[in-house]
Amino acid sequence: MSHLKSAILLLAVISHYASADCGCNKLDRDAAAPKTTRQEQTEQQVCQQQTHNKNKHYRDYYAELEPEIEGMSLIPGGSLHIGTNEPHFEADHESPERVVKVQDFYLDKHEVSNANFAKFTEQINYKTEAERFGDSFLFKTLLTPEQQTELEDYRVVNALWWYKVKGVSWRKPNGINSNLQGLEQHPVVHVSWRDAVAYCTWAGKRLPSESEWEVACRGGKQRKLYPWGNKLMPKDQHWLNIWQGEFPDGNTQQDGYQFTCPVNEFRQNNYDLYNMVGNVWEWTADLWQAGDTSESPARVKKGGSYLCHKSYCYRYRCAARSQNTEDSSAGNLGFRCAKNA
Ligand SMILES: [Ca+2]
Ligand SMILES: [Ca+2]
Repeated sequence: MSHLKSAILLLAVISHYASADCGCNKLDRDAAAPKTTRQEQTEQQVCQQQTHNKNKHYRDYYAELEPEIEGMSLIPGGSLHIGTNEPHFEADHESPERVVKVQDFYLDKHEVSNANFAKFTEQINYKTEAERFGDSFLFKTLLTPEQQTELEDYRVVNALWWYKVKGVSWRKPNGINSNLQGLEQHPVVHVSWRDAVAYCTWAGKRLPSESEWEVACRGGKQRKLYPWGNKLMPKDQHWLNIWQGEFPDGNTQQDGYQFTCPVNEFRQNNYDLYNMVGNVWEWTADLWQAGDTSESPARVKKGGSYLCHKSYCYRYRCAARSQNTEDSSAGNLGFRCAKNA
């Protein structure tokens, strides 16, 4: 059965039971003997949902009924809002709010980890662009004061906390003397857009479009700042890995992390997605400027990173967006993959 048909069936079942006795009282132990049809199974699970939590989103159960793809969530499509009419960065074109049509699709629950990226590179002997170019961008606090002085001329204009450092790549993410030990479940970084496309293709997947990414980020909610709502810290808890303290010299790490965190650390919405906002920026398939035919056009990235602080980079919102040329890489830029449903 197609996802669309099963979604319609489930919605029909939900609306039927929402307007009538849900039949939950029929769920005696004997009645729970193996059911024969998918529809009966569906009805039973919907009833369980209503019994246990009337406010729980139907998707929590819908997901159980769909063919599972390991590590991916099925994101329901439709005509959905993205963007915002209250932009924080006009130049980023966060506005206007608009309706996009998106098909059902699958999205990785997590950013791609170093462990998974390692399998890919080993299997096809892949070298990333940073490895081929011989350098990548590193954040200043990963350099000693001596190295900072030495590499002064390799800083990024208007973002002097970024240094272009020789020998840095996904294998040495935190400086030329670093390695991946203990970072196996952290997101891969220092990967270009082309590296991301190569990985997703190898995995039988693809990069999400910006619309898909943002629809997934919103988790079925409308017009909210974050995947879970409008409050940055509901229940006084940290829901994402960003920067606390003074930028760029005083990260107090109140969320527990100075740099990246494990990809399965912060669950952020009803679609069971982790670190959509924060941790690392994520490449999307889209061009920043439609029709750009240059050799290395800029591509849209979403979600902000562990370096984002409200004072200068309030981009850990679903509507926020930024860009880099597709051959760029940095220590706070990774990706996750999507797949057609
Ligand atoms: Ca942090
Ligand atoms: Ca992220």
